[in-house]
Amino acid sequence: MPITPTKKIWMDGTLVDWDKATTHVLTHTLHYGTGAFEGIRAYKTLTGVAIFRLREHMQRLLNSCKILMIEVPFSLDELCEAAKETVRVNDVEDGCYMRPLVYLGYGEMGVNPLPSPVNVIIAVWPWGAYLGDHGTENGVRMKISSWTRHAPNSMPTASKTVGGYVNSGLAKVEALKAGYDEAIMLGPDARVSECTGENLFIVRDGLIISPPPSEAGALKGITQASVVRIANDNGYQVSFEAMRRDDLYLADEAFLTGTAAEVVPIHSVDDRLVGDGKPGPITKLIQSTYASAVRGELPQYESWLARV
Ligand code: PPE
Repeated sequence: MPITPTKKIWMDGTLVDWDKATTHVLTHTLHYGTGAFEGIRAYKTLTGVAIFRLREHMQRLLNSCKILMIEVPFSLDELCEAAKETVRVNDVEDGCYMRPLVYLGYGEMGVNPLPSPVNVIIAVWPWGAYLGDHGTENGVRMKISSWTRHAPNSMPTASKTVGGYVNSGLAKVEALKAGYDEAIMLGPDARVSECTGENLFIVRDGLIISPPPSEAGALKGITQASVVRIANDNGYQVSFEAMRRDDLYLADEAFLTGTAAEVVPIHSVDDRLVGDGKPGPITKLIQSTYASAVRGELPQYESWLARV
């Protein structure tokens, strides 16, 4: 998806013009993939722009770095303040996507990441529906990937590691080339893990089920957690249970969740319709409640919003 430039990018504590926010070609992360990132959204609300679950995202960024043994030279508070400042200076009143990235910079070569300088950037730009407006409304066509999600001893799956997305990229390309919208990845034990950049839920007999992130080798989604709260508030229990591909084929409803994607219904899995192929009632309720919550329309979720 093309990027629409904004004005300034926050780089290591300084706001730099968009076009000048560049780095050396011998940047360590560019060669070896050790680095971590986040995806955050800010939304237009009646009282100005607000960043959704900012602190949780920045905490996950620090956790990702802890796993990778990258020492981030900014505190949680400093990162949150930097994020707000980046939104303020960029005229994104209608909302934006935000990309914080911690990367290892220029100065050292060789696989050992520890000696490299640690750099942090935060960029924002307007980003529309990640899986397309048609998908958000009618559901997306999913394909179970032939690529296996990382084994937990191959790649730390709780860390949003830059290099980890090679696995996602392979699955995404395979799905797109085969004419699908997105891939579902199974772990080394053939259990359902997650999608290339989203978590997954199914609904069966009125019960909402999602794979347990840690055991399934999936990222612990902040949208996933928000959806659990919304479901509970509407009288639905959510259970975290291992699932197989059959469970996907036999689901009454299914949807995926992520910051970029938001809540998107699943129309079919490997050409088997989910339910009757149309977004189901529980999916629609969660999708619309989430859309209202992020826009500050529901007072019970106000604590999720960081005003800039
Ligand atoms: N799994 C993966 C692999 C993943 O990348 C994401 C977010 C999620 C689950 C959902 O996590 P959360 O955003 O906390 O609900 N993917 C980010 C990157 C997307 C991209 O293309 O880049 C995102 O949604 O921002």
